[in-house]
Amino acid sequence: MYLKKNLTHYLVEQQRQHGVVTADVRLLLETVARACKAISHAVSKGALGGVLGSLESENVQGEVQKKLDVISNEILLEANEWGGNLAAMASEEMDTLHRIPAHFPKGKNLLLFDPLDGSSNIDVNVSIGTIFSVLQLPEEANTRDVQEADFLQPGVKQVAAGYAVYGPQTMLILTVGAGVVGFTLDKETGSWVLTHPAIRIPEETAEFAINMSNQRYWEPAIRHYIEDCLKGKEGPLGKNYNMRWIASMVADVHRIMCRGGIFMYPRDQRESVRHGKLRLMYEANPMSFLVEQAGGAAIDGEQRILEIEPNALHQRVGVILGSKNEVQRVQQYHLKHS
Ligand code: P6P
Repeated sequence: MYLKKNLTHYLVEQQRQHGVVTADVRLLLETVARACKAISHAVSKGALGGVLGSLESENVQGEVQKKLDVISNEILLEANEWGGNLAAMASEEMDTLHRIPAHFPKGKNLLLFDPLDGSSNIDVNVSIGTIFSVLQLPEEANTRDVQEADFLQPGVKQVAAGYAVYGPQTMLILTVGAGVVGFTLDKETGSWVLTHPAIRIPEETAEFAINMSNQRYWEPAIRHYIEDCLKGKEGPLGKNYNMRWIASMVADVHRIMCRGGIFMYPRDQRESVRHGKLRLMYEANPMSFLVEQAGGAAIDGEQRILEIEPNALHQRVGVILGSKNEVQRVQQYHLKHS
């Protein structure tokens, strides 16, 4: 056995055997994966590549842009413009949508991404990542210019979603609606090697991830839940919990995909976080699709994230996702303390 199964082999199998992915989406995902290789290379250079530090500019979120944020965004735009399988792209780093230039063929898919999530960790060498989501262009948009409203589809409409995590290994975690698989980048051959053919999240956990410094702002449900976690075995939840918080959603979610846990960035009483901090379209939805496909659950506090009807491209949402039984416990706290 000389050649391990790689991304192309997996996607061709999904296309041929299960029909869950079209040739068009397969090419799109291979192109996104190629862009993630280039981002991984840029990230790994760090100070040697002159890519650390911030720019003077701010993005639509009002966040100071890191050099690598902009570089990663440019890499994804450039890689995906010419292929003919996209009608437009949307990014955390861009105010509005990016239509495919007229001199390239217009495709039937929409790509949304957070090009480099976890930017606050870039300059301190902690794992960061790229998050992406694929939607289909509404039929009626084939004969007109793509509008922002064409992107505003609930997460259940995603045809694919994934993330690349740039850590000790560079990995690509992907779903096309047939479970979740993981690929490890072989930097010697440049191949995405299938190393995790069936990722499942354990239904039970004793590990929560939340930024505890926001405790005074939390809604009662979250406050009571975390209080009960901290009571340990003697408390109502009957187990001793561990805590992790990397402050890089891709890294925190990847840990949960690997060993279970619950990730929480809830709405809180701060004006800027009253709807949540994380973005629905290119963070919460793709991660929720992956988590559910791996047997987990994802809610905004009360409702399933994938069923939220979006009303704005950059809208924020509360995020509670991970091990199914633990997410359901938190949902019970919301019902009890609402
Ligand atoms: P805080 C990174 O900036 C990010 O968008 C997510 O990746 C991460 O989970 C969250 O914000 C961390 O937020 O408030 O803990 O710095």
